[in-house]
Amino acid sequence: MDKPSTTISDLKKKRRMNALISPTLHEIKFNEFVLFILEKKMGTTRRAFLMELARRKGFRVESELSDSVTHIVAENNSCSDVLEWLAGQNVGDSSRFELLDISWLTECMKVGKPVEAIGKHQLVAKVSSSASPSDCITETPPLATKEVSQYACKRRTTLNNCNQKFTDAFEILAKNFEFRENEGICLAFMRAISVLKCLPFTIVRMRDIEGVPWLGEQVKSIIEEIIEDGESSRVKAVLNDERYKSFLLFTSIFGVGLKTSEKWYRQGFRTLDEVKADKSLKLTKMQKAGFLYHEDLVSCVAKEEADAVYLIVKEAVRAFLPEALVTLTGGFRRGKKIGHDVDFLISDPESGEDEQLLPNVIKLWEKQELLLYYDLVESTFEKTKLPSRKVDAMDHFQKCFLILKLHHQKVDSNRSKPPPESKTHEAKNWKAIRVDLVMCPIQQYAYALLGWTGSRQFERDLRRYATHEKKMMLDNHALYDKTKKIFLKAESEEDIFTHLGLDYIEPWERNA
Ligand code: DCT
Ligand code: MG
Repeated sequence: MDKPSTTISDLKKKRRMNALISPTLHEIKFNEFVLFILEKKMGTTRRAFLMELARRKGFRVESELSDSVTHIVAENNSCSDVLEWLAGQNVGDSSRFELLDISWLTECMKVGKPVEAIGKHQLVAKVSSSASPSDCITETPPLATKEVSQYACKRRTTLNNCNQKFTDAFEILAKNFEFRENEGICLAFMRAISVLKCLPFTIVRMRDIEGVPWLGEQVKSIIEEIIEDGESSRVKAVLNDERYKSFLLFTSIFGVGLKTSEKWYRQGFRTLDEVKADKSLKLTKMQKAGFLYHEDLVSCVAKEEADAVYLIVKEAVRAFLPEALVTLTGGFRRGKKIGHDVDFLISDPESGEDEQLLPNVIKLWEKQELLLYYDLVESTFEKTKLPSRKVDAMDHFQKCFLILKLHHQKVDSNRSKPPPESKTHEAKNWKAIRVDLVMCPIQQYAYALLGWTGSRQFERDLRRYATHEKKMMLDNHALYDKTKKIFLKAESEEDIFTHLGLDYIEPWERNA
């Protein structure tokens, strides 16, 4: 016979528990704490006993995890146990709670008042070497932050950003300073973003970031504010700033940079409709295309779309150079699932250099009515030239910036998901996609691939590292050893890391 689900003794026990849990009236002496005692691994009886005891001593103890709770006390639970439990409670940002071990409460009970919560009372997550990449360790390993390099090329930065709420805030501030052409502060925020992205734990308190490079006073004060209030007042102010809002709109148009945005802003424009309405404005060919395909271009490119573009590019290139290498670079090579464009590096091991390839591909796509816009930039490379000293210098390869017409059907045949239902009969059946094609000689392929894979911050730091730590000069074409006065040959990205004395960093670890 099946056991009845609730026995009489169970009911009696439950009634006893309820009597204990429901707050009996005790005077609250210590208002600064609102405790919640975790039942997990402690059991109902012991929890009820501790709650009653703490209340008798004048502590405010909540039965439920309400908004007012400040401290969570747990027994036999690790920090990750508690955080995992919290994640299932739908309480929003769990970093607002102080997580304490039962030893803290027992000491408080002994002396009849709150004792200071010190290291031994605080719940500390162990760093697990088997942690899966999507796991964020929630407590700073004591030494780890001191080992964070100032160079992004010595850090492994995956797409698993444990500190997105901080990096999102700094992205907005960095952009605002970029709009104000204050490069110094902009770069300071970019460096902070980059270093925060590599931390394998979520910052919950200020001591978590002790010893982390590039976090200056300004950055730290914003982190502190976000920890305490969940948001930054500076970010809020920027988001409401008229100039910021207008620049964000203007620069979202392909072909519009800071100079044009400044001009339009000074002319009194604030929205894109206002700009469009002024027929006297002279737009470049690029900006005209930017306005024409704006809606498509601001909706990010998905990986499935990038894969479909890859097939189109490969087919067109191979029609002229059957042996050519066609490599997807940029964010998608780093494993990103979305991007603002699709970047390709093309090289032909047979011909070495073929200046006719890109013009031929353009002609072919024009004939196929796939080309919505293009700008072909001829190579300016001189063989004797040393690598550029500038960390942000553009390279000299022949390249083409274009907007391609990608038919939905090309994407749909690659994915299992059904395409979105078309709303009208004559609905547009294609999407405009920004594509960059770069043609490089095979001898420079490894350098070009490293340079075009990014991220921008990773590239900047590779060049800075080469210059300052190795007395070498690196760009997208070559690596020059200033001491030996020679160019170093490389057949692969691994060769370049070896020349620089760096551990190899995989593309998906370059999301700095
Ligand atoms: N790059 C660089 N310096 C620049 C511009 C680009 O080193 N000033 C490199 C790094 C990334 C690569 O070229 C492609 O550039 P983007 O397409 O702008 O960047 P992305 O990482 O592909 O990002 P997105 O997903 O936005 O396209
Ligand atoms: Mg890109």
